[in-house]
Amino acid sequence: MAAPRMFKLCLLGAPGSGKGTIASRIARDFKLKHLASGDLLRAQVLSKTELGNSANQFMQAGKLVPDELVVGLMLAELTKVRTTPWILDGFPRTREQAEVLHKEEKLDFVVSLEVPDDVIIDRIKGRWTHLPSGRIYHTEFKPPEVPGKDDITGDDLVQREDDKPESVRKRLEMYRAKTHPLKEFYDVLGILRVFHGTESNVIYPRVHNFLKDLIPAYGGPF
Ligand code: G5P
Ligand code: MG
Repeated sequence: MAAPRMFKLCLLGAPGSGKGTIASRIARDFKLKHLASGDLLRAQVLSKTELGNSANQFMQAGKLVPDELVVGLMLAELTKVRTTPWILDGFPRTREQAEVLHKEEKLDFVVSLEVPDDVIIDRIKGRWTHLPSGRIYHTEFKPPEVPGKDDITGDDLVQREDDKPESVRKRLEMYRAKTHPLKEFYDVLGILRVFHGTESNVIYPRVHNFLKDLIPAYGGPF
């Protein structure tokens, strides 16, 4: 019998639509490696690498980081996980990124989260992040055990620079212009599945059901 193929999933969605929340649940439940481009970029910024220094100005302004920087970073990460099934969160984000990725890796499925903008703007105000790990909290939806502190390390939590309302609005515009059209790219390939909703706790069980039926065909949960 042929060895099961590696499962390769991607999550599309506007800033604040719950990609990080839902991708980490998928990663936990189906044992996929969670690769979030924003978290990887923020780690580069924290470490003050050349890439991080170049990316920082774009991120703070709520703009997309240039394709060549992000593609280089993400393809390098993907070479580290050749034997592990994975889920991408936040990458690809432009047609150019999707085309390069498609040449290198064939995605099995793309899950798109559709959450109304007013819900997103409201929820981002309450987000707190542990920058080194990418763990996310929310004052009401997912409060940390100790206010202002990461559950695992006890480090201080911070509000992301790009979570200021002006920056969030720019990121939403950028999403509509550059990333939303990727739905068509993946729809044409026949691998797109869209989930609408306003609450991650309602959307996730539907995503879970969908994947639970799909993943056994690939030999998982892994
Ligand atoms: P990121 O880091 O990829 P965004 O803008 O795509 O950032 P973001 O903001 O990380 O996306 P998310 O992951 O979709 O949002 O959402 P989340 O963090 O899970 O949820 C948002 C908040 O709501 C959290 O506090 C969560 O707890 C809470 N929440 C979740 N569900 C619910 C709910 O049901 N109810 C309530 N009340 N709360 C909830 O990218 C950052 C920057 O990096 C660069 C860009 O500059 C980008 O702006 N970048 C790239 N640039 C170019 N190309 C790429 N591929 C790039 N990737 C990143
Ligand atoms: Mg995120």
